[in-house]
Amino acid sequence: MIGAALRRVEDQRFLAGTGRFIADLSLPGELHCVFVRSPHPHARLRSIRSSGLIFTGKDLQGLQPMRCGWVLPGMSEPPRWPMAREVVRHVGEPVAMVFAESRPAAEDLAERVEVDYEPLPAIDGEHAFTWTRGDRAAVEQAMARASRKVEVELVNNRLCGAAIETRGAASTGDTLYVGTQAPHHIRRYVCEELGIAEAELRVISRDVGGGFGYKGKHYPEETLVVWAARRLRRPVKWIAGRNESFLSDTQGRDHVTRATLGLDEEGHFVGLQVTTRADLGAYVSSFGAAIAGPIYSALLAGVYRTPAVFVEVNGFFSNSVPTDAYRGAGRPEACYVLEQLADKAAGELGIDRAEIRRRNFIPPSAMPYKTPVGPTYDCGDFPKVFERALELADYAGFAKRRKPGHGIGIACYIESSGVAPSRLAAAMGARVGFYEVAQVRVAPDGSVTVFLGTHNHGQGHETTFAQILSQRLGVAFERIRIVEGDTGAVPTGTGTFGSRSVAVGGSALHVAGGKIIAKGKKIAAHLLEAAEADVEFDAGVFRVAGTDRGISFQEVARAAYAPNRYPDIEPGLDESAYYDPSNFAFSNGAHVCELEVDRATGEVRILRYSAVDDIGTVINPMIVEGQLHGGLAQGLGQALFERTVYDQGQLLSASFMDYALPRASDLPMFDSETDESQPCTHNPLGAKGCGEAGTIAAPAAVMSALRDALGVELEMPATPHRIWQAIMRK
Ligand code: MCN
Repeated sequence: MIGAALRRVEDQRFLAGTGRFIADLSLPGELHCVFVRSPHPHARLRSIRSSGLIFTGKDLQGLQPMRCGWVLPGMSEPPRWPMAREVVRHVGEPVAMVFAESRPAAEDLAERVEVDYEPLPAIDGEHAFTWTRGDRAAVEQAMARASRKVEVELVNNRLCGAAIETRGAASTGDTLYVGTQAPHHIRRYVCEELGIAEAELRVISRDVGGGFGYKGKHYPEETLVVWAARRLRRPVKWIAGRNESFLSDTQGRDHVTRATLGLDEEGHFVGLQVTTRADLGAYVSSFGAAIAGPIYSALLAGVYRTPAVFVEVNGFFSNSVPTDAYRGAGRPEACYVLEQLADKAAGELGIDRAEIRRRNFIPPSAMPYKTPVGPTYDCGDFPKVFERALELADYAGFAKRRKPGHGIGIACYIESSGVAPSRLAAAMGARVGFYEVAQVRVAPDGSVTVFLGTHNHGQGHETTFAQILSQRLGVAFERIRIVEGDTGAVPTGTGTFGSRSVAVGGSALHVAGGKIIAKGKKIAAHLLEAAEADVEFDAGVFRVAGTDRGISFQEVARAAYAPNRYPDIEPGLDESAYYDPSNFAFSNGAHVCELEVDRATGEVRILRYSAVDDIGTVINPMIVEGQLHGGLAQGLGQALFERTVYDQGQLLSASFMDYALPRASDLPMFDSETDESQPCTHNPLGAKGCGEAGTIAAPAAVMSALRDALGVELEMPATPHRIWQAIMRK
């Protein structure tokens, strides 16, 4: 079962059109809600007038401000109200909510609301935090000794999520239906703000048409629809329009970085200094500061043995939508800095780009390896994965294939997947835990229902988790049902983000499965009239060691609910486990991109893309391939097409006419492979995450190939226009 390329069971309902998304939901007696949003980047609210049913920020008496889930030490966290009270700080910030019996009527009403704003000057770079990692003095010394230094200045372009289904929320007052990646976190945030007990609110997130990180965060509308439904005593439903999504979904990346790498004569990295300005937007979103600070900075050693690294991140506020996780979240930014430096260093030293990486990899013999920026990598064979990627890409043969306008690029990455050890996160300011919870409930007929705190929004969890448990218990895959996304059914949990579901949720499931086996052994010992210590369990059968006497899992399940047959054992077969990882799972890999540029138009065609990823033990290779492809599409999107553009606080890229997503015809066939030789050493499955892998390496690999093709420096996204201009300037 583990390692089997099973088809995704959840796809049945998607293909048959029976998925249950927010827009499919209709609550009896519902009122449709539309938000009135600020057209100003920064303004004082003077007055709001309307003749219809309307609430404004002033009506929200007694509510607590929104709080984020991770605050860095010494960070300022200005109050954020779900609807602005006196001042708006970004275009799209909610200022009022109106209600009507139909969506069009509510839209009309919203258009007739008169808001008197007094525009204020845009804030520019108001400081929110400074976060440092590593040893500044050691880096200064290393730089003084370095025989060569290379420097880069990079922009990591701001991106937005663009899921198929926009965000939405509907509530009866005691239930909140919302498309979220983290229903338990949302329940906590909403209940805290409303001042109600968690038992008073059930949060349901069924099918979600894409999350990509930005649906894992807490949004004002979640609290507002619950509050309004309670106040109006009628169900309330809101779903964002596409333009509204661009204006109100958290966005990702947005770094400006200056980095210097010191090298010795032979091209060994001796010191690295990184300074980054990270735009948080108008408010600190749930994990916005954590991603720009701890998550990003922790990976700035990368796969390289640089002895001294120092990172300083300055987070600042601006009049734009808050930034937070977007697939990759901090890790693509780190990879981009390191790989650009490695390429540039190779160029200046006149050595091959592959060779400079070989000289600097952390060898497997150095594992576990303590990086100068915090994390300790438990395992990984970076040179092996790298050589295999070069082989797959026929890197050595490229010189012969090369034509004018062709280029090849390399990117190596490491990722802190399996987010996160709660203890480590708390030491860096997290207010929430990052354990995961699995409950395994065996029915008297031996079928199993699993309740998990993770959330499936495209990752194939219903299939994967059933595979893990089927292997553990020997129960047929078809007899295992996976339940996620409902706080009424799953009492507690953390959610899906940071490629954590298999490494953390899967481990919780493995442990809960172990408890089922332990209890099953007790029951089987009675039924087999043997000592408990003599009972073994394998492939769905409890057996007395060294004999042919055995009893099936199904018979034990039946007996568990007919407790007349054994004394002194608590009836039932239903066990839970909380799993808090002891470390991150360090997925890693090497990607190679080959492309051609049409020098007349600046258009790029990816000819070949080869990726080798170490994600530890693979549960379902087919889903993994799909996850990698999806991630690669987003990574290529960042490199070539996507960019959120603000001009004086006005979002210019607020539609798909202006924000260019990659299309199928823009993507190549991917050659991807996994390397399973380095299973994660600290979780019982040996699994590392794969959900973000493609997004992390692809931007760096593409930009490396472009520089090779054209010999010019380009900024992401390298659009045809930018490329053409660069060619003309050359
Ligand atoms: N898997 C496996 N073996 C492993 C690791 C993963 O077989 N060692 C497979 C499993 O089938 C698992 C899937 O890959 O269901 C993803 O597992 P994992 O890497 O643990 O990632 P998560 O399930 O926690 O997903 C989160 C990740 C993130 S952070 C974003 S963002 C993202 C992504 O996944 N958003 C997605 N993939 C997405 N895919 C879709 N379709 N839609 C999104 O919004």
